[in-house]
Amino acid sequence: MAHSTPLRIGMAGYAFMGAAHSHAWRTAPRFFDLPLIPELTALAGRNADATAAAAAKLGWSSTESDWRRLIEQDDIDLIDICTPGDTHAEIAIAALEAGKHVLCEKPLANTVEEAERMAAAARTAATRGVYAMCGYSYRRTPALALAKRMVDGGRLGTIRHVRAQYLQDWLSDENAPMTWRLDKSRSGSGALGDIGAHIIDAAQWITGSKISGVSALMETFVRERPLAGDLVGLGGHGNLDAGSPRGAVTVDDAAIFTARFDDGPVGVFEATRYALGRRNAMRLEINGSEGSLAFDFEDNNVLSFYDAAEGPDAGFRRIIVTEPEHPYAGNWWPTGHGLGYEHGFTHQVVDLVTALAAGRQPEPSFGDALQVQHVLAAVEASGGNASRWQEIRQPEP
Ligand code: SOE
Repeated sequence: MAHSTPLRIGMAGYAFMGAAHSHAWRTAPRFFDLPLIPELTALAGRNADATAAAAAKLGWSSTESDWRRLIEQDDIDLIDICTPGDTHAEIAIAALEAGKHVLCEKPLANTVEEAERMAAAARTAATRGVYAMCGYSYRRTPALALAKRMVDGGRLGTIRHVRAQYLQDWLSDENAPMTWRLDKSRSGSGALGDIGAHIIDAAQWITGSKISGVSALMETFVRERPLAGDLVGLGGHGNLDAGSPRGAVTVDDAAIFTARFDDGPVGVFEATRYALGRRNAMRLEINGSEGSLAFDFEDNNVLSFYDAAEGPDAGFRRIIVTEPEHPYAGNWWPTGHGLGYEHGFTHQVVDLVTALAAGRQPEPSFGDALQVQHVLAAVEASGGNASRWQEIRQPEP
């Protein structure tokens, strides 16, 4: 059945994440039968010319130079936050108080205190039928959604080990420019919050188990980088030379930690942007009493599965996650014609819009994202204190 009720979107930010979200809002209703049809109503950014250029390229109908104007507009139903972390709390809380649904990029905030205020605002808004969701988009990668389905279905038995890595290499060159992602006041943390947050969320979501304590090691390899005018985005405008003025890197370049989960499993996590040759290797391996699963985003259409019931000759076998029965896959291409990075964002829109139309809380909620924020804070506390074990207090749901 074709639906025509609009969901009018106002989005703040238009860089890498803004482009991914714009594509998702546009594409979702073309491949999925959505109960509400997203309209790309207004895009906000501080630089008027750059915002106008982005709006034209990404398909937005109008622009604003201040996100507050989005919130004042009656013809906007949902605020999508794609700006750096230091702005998330203010925008999200104002939007929720004004009765607008919110989709907020991860990590939820730069501090636990901000995340707590956001989760409280979301709880209050939900009592009025206004909902907030955090953009842990990898949950919507079909292979990871299938991994969750298999774990939930008992295919792995009792979970014992989680091995999670998120490896990138875009900072390996010490003359790669300073970006907002390297400035703690804007990003909250470095590799830890930017990419470590994804594997924390994915590991907890798939196992259905929360991290209850951590012991961490953190390192910043390059402490100053060339400035490139306004702090640029991921990778920036190419490398500057060694003689350019330099700014201080105030975040971790690598974060490694061991973890206990609340009902038994133990975990090893590693996040770095210095793993040369690993461009976006978001990897997860889970070992249970009956089998194991392994995933690497660099081969994102594949989930590897070891089933101990298959006997002594069982090896890991590759499931190509493109069958119509697999999560999300049936709405796309014929079997074997795989999906990419952008599809996670499109599926995120599908799940969000479906939940909103049904009047139910979309996941991950701000409460779920607050819990991830507690893990990030515990890793930082332990990493800054000779790897001392840090217990994690679970926030109220
Ligand atoms: C940059 O490191 C980044 O874009 C993250 O911010 C995203 O969340 C991740 O999906 C890819 O890497």
